Amino acid sequence: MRLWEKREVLTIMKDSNKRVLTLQDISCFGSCSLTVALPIISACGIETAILPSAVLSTHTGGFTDVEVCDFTDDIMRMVNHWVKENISFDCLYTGYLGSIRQIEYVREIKKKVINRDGIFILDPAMADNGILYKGFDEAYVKAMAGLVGESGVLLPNLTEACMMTGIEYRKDDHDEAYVEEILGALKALGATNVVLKGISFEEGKIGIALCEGDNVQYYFTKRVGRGYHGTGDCFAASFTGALIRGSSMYDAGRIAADFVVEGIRQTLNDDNHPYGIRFERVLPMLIDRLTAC
Ligand code: PXL
Repeated sequence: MRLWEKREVLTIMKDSNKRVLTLQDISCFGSCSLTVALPIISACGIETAILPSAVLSTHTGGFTDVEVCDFTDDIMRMVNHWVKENISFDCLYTGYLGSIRQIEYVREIKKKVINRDGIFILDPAMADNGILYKGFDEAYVKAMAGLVGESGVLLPNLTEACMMTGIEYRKDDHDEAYVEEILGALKALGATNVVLKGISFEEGKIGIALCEGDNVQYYFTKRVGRGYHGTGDCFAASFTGALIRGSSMYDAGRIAADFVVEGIRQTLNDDNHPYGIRFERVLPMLIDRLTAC
């Protein structure tokens, strides 16, 4: 059963009619979540429907007194309307969610509007650099860990993976044994395929571990600049677009990593854009990469 599920990921057909539903917040300003997911997945040539988990004036990193409209009570009304209209999707990709109740709704959404052979891409989007984002707590981490078994591909960064598995977070100085211990623990939570982000085996390089079943591959890029908010969202969106368009998991991971690195390069030394990356400038490169495959 599990093996078959793993294979499913590898055999996503090239089919431009595929439709993605992405559930995450709209941070009206800040270059993250839905304001990057929608343009990026669309640029990959994939129809993208959105379900906002909340609307915030900005993201919660580096801004104060953020205004929030929580959509928890509205989500299932939207979904139930789609059921009535016979609307369904080939992929559910979730990012930043507003509450534990929303994590529970994800299971319901999957059952109600995701096609039987559809795929669920889960980005836990709750922590980075060893700390939880504002507003989340241990109970939220536990609830997110409980959702891992539902995913077809899990996209955690190292912090999120450590928090969900209880393994100590190491800022740097990683090695294969450490990474594979984490991947094993994520599998014990029920993960089938994992792209673990933010690992480093040597100074000046940063990368991802791609785990498909028992097969682990690594991909590293030059470490450029500092960390920016929303890079995980840009990674997840370009990964989703590439995978649904028909790339292998490994190729989708490489395309997404290169996209983010180039986005950071385009933002470095730009004092007017400290809150996120200028991904817009790199969309043509992403499209070129995908049309070349
Ligand atoms: O990029 C992740 C993210 C998404 N949405 C909101 C956030 C963050 C990270 O801080 O605050 C609202």
